[in-house]
Amino acid sequence: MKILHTADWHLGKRLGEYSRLPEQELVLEEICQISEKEEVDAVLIAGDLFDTFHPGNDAAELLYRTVYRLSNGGQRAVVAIAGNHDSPDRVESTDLLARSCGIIFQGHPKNQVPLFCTEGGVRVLRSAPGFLEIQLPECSYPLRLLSTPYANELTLKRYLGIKKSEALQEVLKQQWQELGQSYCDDQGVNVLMAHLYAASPDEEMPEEPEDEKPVLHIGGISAIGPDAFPEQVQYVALGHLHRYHTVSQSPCPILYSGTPLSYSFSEAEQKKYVTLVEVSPGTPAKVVPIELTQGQRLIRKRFFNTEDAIQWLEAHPDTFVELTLVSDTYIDAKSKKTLYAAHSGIVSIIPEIIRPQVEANEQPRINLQDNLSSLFSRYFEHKRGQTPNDELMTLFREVIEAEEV
Ligand SMILES: [Mn+2]
Repeated sequence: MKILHTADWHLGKRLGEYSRLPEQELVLEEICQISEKEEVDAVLIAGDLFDTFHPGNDAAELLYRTVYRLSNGGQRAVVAIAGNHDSPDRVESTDLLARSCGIIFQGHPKNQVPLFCTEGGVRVLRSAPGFLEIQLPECSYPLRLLSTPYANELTLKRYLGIKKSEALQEVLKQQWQELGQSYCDDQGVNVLMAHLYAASPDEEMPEEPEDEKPVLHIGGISAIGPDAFPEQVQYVALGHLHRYHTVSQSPCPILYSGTPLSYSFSEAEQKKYVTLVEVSPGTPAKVVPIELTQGQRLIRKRFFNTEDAIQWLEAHPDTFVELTLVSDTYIDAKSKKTLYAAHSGIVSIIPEIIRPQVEANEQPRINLQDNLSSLFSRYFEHKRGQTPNDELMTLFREVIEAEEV
């Protein structure tokens, strides 16, 4: 059985003022081509399908068009779960129609998929909350899938009966162990898919985009450890962290496929992949990352003058750039305009001001008896290399006066 694992499409995501939709279209086309070339039997999409709870029509259309193509006329199972960026209800809203194509959308952790069969021969044989057994047309044995969409603390309490004192890790572990024992044996392929934060106990917290941080601590725990996954499972397909990486090889390969595009500058140097998993009943899964080539590169660059920056920008079109400009003054409007004119993908220009070296014996002395306004002005000048303007000083005085009342 061949399974393609992908995640974190974040359809509709923007980078600053730029839409990434044209690139998302290209990279999803690439994923479709890989599925066709590799003749995969099932596609797993591990959450964060959309970037927001209320995606635009263009993003929605891209999702449905893509999963429809992946389903290959009902001959390939496509299972997608909700991530923390998705509205669970929105994800499930098209489930009824999607099922007739062999596409299963799971928004809530404990929803149960009804038994059905597509004309192409994808058949759901058994199901339970958080579990599916699917017969695929080209395989003589079934795929068992334990799946856990992202859920916030409130939802988890409702669906899984979590009480404050119980750690999420324990509750999920227990649920997975029960499903593993009840439904998974070596007569089929057993896989777990989830959207959450998992890490080896000795692993450092990864650098992740700001908007992904809160979920690292769902339920007040730091991370799901590899030992939470049941021994019957042969592969764990994770979504949430944007970097492709293996969390652990034990008890089975536990992987994040990562995003198909670099979505933030913290991912600037990363290569992007989908994961091809070849697995048969009772044998270890073989995992092959396939690199994705579509999409623009994100580059962080630092320059000491505008001329060098412009030269580099002109030599690197079709990229997104976060530009740091080191100088001893602020960047004037004219230079800024010239920079933006030189490149169509500047996301931000960060000024880095270096102050002229002050000789030790010239160190200005500060008299703490001075009034607050003049002390503030001196401090501001020290920090920012220029004196505060009138507007700021007026505001400062207002704050001081409000404090005194
Ligand atoms: Mn996520």
